Amino acid sequence: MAFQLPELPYAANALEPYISQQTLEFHHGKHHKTYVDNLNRLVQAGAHETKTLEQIILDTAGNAQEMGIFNNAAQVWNHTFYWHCMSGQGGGVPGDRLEAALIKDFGSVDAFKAAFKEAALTQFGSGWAWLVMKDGKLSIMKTANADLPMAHGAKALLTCDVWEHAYYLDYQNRRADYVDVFFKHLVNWDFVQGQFEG
Ligand code: MN3
Repeated sequence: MAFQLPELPYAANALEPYISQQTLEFHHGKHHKTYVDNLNRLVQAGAHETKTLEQIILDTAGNAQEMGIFNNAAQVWNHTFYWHCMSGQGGGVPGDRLEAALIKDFGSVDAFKAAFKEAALTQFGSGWAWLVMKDGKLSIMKTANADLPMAHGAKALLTCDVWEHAYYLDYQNRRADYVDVFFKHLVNWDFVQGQFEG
């Protein structure tokens, strides 16, 4: 049973003008799809063939022999999660319970956003910025390439893809502008609060 490319949770033009239809069509239809196709090819007839995506990620993390499988499986997971972190009706403020937790662990929602943005901008090269729950506390992570919180005992609540393919057509080299727009217009706080409480 092969892995499938999940549908976007909204139309390809739903995030315009902040993320263009062209970016989403390439990012989902080419990049995300390639990770799915590579994963299916790599696990075919092997020890991981019947496992769930999460099992494959956890079983291959940190194993140099299986880095290709890990990278593609993790990128399949990361992109599916990232799509849900955004909405055409995004931005605004987090829900009450999430807001209270952000204030408790970061001091304020603005301090959380500043720390997340710092992680996004200082991730050298390709990777991801994250809000995670680890050891009962909210914290910020940044990961390189395909790496992700579950490989480090943390639960992902929010991510921003900072690979250039996520923003280059719309923002060229201006990663900071993309991250500002992500918080101002795109972040789906309902989804983040759902992960926080789930
Ligand atoms: Mn990407």
